Amino acid sequence: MTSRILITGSAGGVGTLMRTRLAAPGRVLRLLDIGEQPPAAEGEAVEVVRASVTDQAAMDAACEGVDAVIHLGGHSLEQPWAQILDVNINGTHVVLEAARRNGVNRVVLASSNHAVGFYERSSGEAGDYLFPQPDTYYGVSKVALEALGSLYASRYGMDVIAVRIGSCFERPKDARMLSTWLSPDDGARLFEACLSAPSPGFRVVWGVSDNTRRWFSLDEARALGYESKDDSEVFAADVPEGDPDSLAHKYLGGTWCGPEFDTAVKEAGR
Ligand code: 15L
Repeated sequence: MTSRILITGSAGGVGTLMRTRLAAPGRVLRLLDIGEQPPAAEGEAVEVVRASVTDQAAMDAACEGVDAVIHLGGHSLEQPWAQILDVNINGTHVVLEAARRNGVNRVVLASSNHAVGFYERSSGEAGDYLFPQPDTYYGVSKVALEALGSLYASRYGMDVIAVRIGSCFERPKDARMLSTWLSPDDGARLFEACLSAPSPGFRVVWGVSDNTRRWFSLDEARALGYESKDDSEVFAADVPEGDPDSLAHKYLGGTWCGPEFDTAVKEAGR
């Protein structure tokens, strides 16, 4: 039987890395993004939809006939409060609500390390379900995303997994990412585990590779069936050495904990 998976934000950074990796025989990927994206290539089992995650009618239609949703859509960087509220927080509600209305029982949500960005490395390994300590409005939106996921799981019996993604790029770009890196291949392995784990209910898992310098629990992700095969250490010689006195070293969220990311002061001008 063909399965159909809706991926929101499919033209974004993580979405683009996942498009080819989540393709599988007997599976159709419904790729939804507000921006333009490459059309289906010859033999590629995809349906391309251009819509916003804030558009309830469009999302209701996008969830029709779908077996699972991977929600990656929304701002992936810090933004003014109004945009975060509209796109990331309201948008996540729209997506979960569209899934519920269509009887889609499995939703995987892209949360972020910035939901707990002010957690200090000196406090030890960052466990699964670490209490929120967002570092930005963006981080707050990921806490809200997790809360919405929990609500929909508890109230409607949906299986909802929030993945606190570290840094999902082709390769780590700096010393911090040697700890937070999620290789694209591991990302796909983790999403596959989230899609196939039997009746997980609501979970919060770390989305990182089994990096030598990892200080994140992989217990809950492994319990879902995730097995990381990558380690950022192979890139260690390529990135500049980290400064142990820097914010990037002190906090889980790195420089996002610094004044450059103080959006309240920026927006108010004081
Ligand atoms: C995120 O949540 C961002 O979307 C991404 O752009 C990176 O900054 C990543 O976190 C990170 O912390 O490295």
